[in-house]
Amino acid sequence: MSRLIVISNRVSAGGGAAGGLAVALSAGLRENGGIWFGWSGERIDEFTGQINFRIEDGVRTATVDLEDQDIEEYYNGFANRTLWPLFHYRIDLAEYERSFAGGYRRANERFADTVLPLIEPEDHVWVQDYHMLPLGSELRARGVTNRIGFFLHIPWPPRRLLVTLPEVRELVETLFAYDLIGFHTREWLDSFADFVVHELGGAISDDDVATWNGQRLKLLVCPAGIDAAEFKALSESETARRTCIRVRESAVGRALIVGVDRLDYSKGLEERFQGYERFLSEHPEERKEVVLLQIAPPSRGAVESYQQIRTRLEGLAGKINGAHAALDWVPIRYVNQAYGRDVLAGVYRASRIGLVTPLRDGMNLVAKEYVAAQDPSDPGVLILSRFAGAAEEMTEAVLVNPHSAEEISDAIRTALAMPLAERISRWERLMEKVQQQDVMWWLHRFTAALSAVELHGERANPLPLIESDEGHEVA
Ligand code: ADQ
Repeated sequence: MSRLIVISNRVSAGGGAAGGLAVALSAGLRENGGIWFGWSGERIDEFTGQINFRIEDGVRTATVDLEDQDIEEYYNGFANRTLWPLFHYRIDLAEYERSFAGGYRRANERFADTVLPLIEPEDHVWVQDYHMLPLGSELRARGVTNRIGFFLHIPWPPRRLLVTLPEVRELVETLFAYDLIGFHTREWLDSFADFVVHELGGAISDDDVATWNGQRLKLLVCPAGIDAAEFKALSESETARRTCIRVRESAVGRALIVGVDRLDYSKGLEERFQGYERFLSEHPEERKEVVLLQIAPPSRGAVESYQQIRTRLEGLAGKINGAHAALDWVPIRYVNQAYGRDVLAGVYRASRIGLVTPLRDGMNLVAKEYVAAQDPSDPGVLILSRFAGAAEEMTEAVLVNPHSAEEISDAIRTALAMPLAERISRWERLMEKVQQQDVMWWLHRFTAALSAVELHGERANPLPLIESDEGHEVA
């Protein structure tokens, strides 16, 4: 089995706070051996390319510090102020600055230079996410002939939006350096294919192989999952049990609606609050029967649009609470904090409704965590945005258009009135999928596809033939 070289912006092989995907990537590295390479998260006055090696939970990691200008132009700039909004269909928020594009290219060149000596001839390389789109091509330019795969964790936007990016053509062309690209959904894959055909003049075969300029690139739908078994166990842990009791007590018999998201404009938090307010206004009789607990830890605070959404949400929560609160009831409890996974599991389990309404999301793992944490005999109802990648699989959720306050309001009404038998049957079908397509399934689906890609041209050198015991020749 080939070693795996995982390359991502941040490296989080350690236990504890590491999310499910980090756990899966670590498991992949432990299974096959290899290295997880990326940015340390630290600043340095001048880039040196010096690698810090560590062993975290049995995984070998290699990180490199970046200088201020790289962090500003590559991370806060092109990645989070250009690509993130654009790929989430927010061209109104996307900032197109040549210095960002230049810094992004420079940082990717630096990553390629630094990781190059760590790659051995038989290694499989797996690059993660939008921070590193051109990394494969930088590695090829340095002579790497290994199999290289890429996974996109965010949506691939429609080409009519994507063409607003000045450097788009060069950027997409560099992706043909990969052997395989994984997307969470068929929709994102089709969107990419559409760009290849209509903007680059390439072609797509029936088995999802893109060809352009004599190069071939296999495309794969590979939806990310969670560690469902672990999350189920967490939801039955002592911490989760205590959290569940505490949260339910604090709701004093009211139905708890819960939202858990990074504080990000793509998560549709303002629209969610407005939908909830609509529900309060349209159903005065239900008003004091519900409470919304929204947990949203701040992220990317260095970027202005994130500061703005934080201020706007605080204002909106205050306004709704001011308009509707009574002496003994506050409609929205809004908490800006990160919690342990066992605490979150307890919060999910305490609720009657999980409100997951991103305006756009590559997948959305909170929806899956919510399902995995439910009590099988009395499960809560998942209300899920049609525009989350997760909606492609989780069709038994109550699906809504997150832009419509009316639909959110109606969905809350439907979920509150849903009979136990229907809640159980929807949950069972959702849980089956969450358990089947879990995070290890995701890991193995991608790595198996990378191993299976047919190589062409100079890179197709077959392994030397070896004599087997029976005298047959095997590869
Ligand atoms: P994110 O945009 O970060 O991920 P998501 O998939 O929902 O979105 O994952 C968020 C993770 O953070 C979940 O595991 C959740 O439990 C955790 N989290 C959220 N709020 C928290 C809190 N208050 N305390 C502690 N933990 C919290 C990106 C893409 C997604 C895609 C994933 C994986 O944007 O679309 O699903 O990558 O590919």
